Amino acid sequence: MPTAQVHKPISAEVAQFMDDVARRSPGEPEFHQAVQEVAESIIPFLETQPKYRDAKIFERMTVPDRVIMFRVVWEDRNGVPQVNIGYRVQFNNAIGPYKGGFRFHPSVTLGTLKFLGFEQVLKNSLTTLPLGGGKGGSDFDPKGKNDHEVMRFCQAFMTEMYRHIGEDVDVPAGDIGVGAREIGYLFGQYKRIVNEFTGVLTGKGMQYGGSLIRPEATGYGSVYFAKEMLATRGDSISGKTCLVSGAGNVAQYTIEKLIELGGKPITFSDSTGFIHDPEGLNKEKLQFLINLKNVRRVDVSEYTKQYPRATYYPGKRPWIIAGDLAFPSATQNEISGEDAEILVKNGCQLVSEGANMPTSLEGIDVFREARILYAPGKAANAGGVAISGLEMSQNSMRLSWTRDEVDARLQQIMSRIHHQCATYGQEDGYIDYVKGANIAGFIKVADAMLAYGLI
Ligand code: NDP
Ligand code: 2IT
Repeated sequence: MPTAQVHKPISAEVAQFMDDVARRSPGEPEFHQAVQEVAESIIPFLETQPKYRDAKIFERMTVPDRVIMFRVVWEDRNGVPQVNIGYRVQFNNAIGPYKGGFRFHPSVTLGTLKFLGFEQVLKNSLTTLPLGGGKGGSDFDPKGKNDHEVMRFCQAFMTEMYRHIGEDVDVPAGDIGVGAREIGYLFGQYKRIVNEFTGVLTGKGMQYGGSLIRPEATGYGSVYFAKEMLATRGDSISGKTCLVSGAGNVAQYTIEKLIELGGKPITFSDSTGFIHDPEGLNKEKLQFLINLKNVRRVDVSEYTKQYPRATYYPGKRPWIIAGDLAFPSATQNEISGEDAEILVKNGCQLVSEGANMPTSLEGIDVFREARILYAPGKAANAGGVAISGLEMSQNSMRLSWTRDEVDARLQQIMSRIHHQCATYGQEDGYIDYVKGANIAGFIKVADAMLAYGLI
């Protein structure tokens, strides 16, 4: 299997632009990667749009409005003080309050959160809702901690974070390592300090201001987006073999929706390896997996004890298995150029990114070259933040919509995002969803920034 070429900037202008980005943000390779993917769509587009180019809108969009960094000190179960770093990158609030999740994972650095915040600005613009972009988190690792330790960390983190956020300022949510449990502790501490019950976080429990369908929204949305893409080729999910990576929030609800629509999910993964279940998952198997990851909090290898016909591949990712559709839903850079080549060679027709930036620049080149249906995360996984936006609306109106109502809105939003990508991404009968998502997301933010003058 030949290794994919190393990705090079598509033009001297892009190379120059990336040199400037690298100079301003040394040691942040994930941020550079996210910006380069967008620059390759936007810089050629700016040739036809001098109003944006002359006002240096894109240059401005690659520098966050501000970055907040702080120390978080908490006490573990043995009474030993532990020190972590807390962050909030308030990237751009041109079209609405900063909005984006918190990630708690030992790999988190400022560069990780800048890449995620930058992507979030364009993603939130695509949702059609008035949401700016931000991201935050910590290098805290919830794995192996008991509930008390997680609570103490969340309270210490919010004790500094509270002063930087607010329902009209910046509205965080979950991401890797931040689920319902963490949001509960964070919201409780915010409410205690500020003495206000407001929609300052999304992904809240249903008893205290959450929205129906928010837990499901990212995974469901990624499958709805795949449905829209397949429809452009007169095809559907039904009967398709599906490769899913991850085993967390996004992967679980991706699998659920695939099963519901007649797809056959045959893989899932975590940081230890992946499971291949050639018979496909059903509702009962999915329930077992959810219990494994959310309640017992153990590795996916345990699945084979219950379902011995499945195989566990330690330290590997699912892309070596043949499948029709791929739903990367774990983390960034989980599909290399080589993985992408294997997927295409094995007949994969579609990739819908539930995760943020799961595909390397080399991998994207391979998918484009093969002209498969390829949706970048900022389009395919925007359903999560979109329903967060609807959670904010419901909180402001002090009412809750029904499950069917929110699900219908989610489907409509994913369809609108697809339409925007198709409008700006058409190229000789092929929809380049990367280009479409980048340009459509950019225009709305850029027009707002132009309106504000030089700020
Ligand atoms: P969870 O924490 O619920 O699950 C993350 C999953 O990915 C786990 O299975 C985890 O394995 C695995 N994983 C995490 N880091 C790595 C790594 N470095 N290498 C291999 N596997 C890893 O997070 P979510 O499901 O919420 O998030 C998954 C992806 O989706 C992320 O890219 C996130 O940014 C993106 N996303 C999430 C949204 C949301 O609403 N939650 C919205 C839009 C995008 P393990 O169990 O071993 O830790
Ligand atoms: O990456 C993402 O879009 C999220 N983690 C969800 C953000 C949100 O505010 O719901």
